[in-house]
Amino acid sequence: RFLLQSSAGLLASAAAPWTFAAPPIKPDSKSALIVVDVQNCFVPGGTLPVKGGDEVVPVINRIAPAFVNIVVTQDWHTPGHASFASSHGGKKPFETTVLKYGGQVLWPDHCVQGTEDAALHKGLLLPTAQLIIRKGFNQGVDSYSAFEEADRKTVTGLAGYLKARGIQTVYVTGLATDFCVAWTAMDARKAGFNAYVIEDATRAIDLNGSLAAAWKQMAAKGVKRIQSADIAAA
Ligand code: VGL
Ligand code: ZN
Repeated sequence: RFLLQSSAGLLASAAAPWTFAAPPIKPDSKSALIVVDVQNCFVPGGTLPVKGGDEVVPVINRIAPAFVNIVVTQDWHTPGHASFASSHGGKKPFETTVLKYGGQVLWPDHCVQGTEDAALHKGLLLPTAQLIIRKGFNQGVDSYSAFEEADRKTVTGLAGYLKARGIQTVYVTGLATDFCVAWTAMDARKAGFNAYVIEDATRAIDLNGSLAAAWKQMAAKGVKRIQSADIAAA
């Protein structure tokens, strides 16, 4: 009878209107922060500007000290790259075409190797970042993902690098949410990592509903959506 009463009391208190915040995430040596394509090309003033793209910089700078492992990526195209509309007669930016490996969105010329446009944003403060992965440097193949090129065959080596260092979980930030961030996070899952996207540390291109579609595809692949406030301060 006493037990019954006390469990009824527990039920009553469970129904009380208090909520409990999820405990903050403390990244450890098995976690890596991936900072995707925070480059001049993708911020206002660049060749493929993402709305509010520069706003991710202070957010990334604030959480970076909590991470022991930081990987940066850089979109790094050849002049005349196959992902550029200008390489396809009669095509305009944001139209699509079909390349050997499948459908491809055509972009304005952007992030050409060695140009100031392709440089990392000067406001990024990542002195402890250990690796920069450059991608999209094969003339005929695009690479949104930091793990695998768009032919879905050519790998960048990032999965091997992370595994060799005992990393199990990646936290993806940067530009753009619906392209390089989403593909990187989904390929991280495919390679066997836990993957989080820190939403307020990303901004999207949102082309024909691509942002909503990307969140849906990421959720289906087990990518978790969090906010920078969910990461414990260093
Ligand atoms: C990206 C389009 C073309 C990205 C790169 O970083 O999301 N998007 N190249
Ligand atoms: Zn690109």
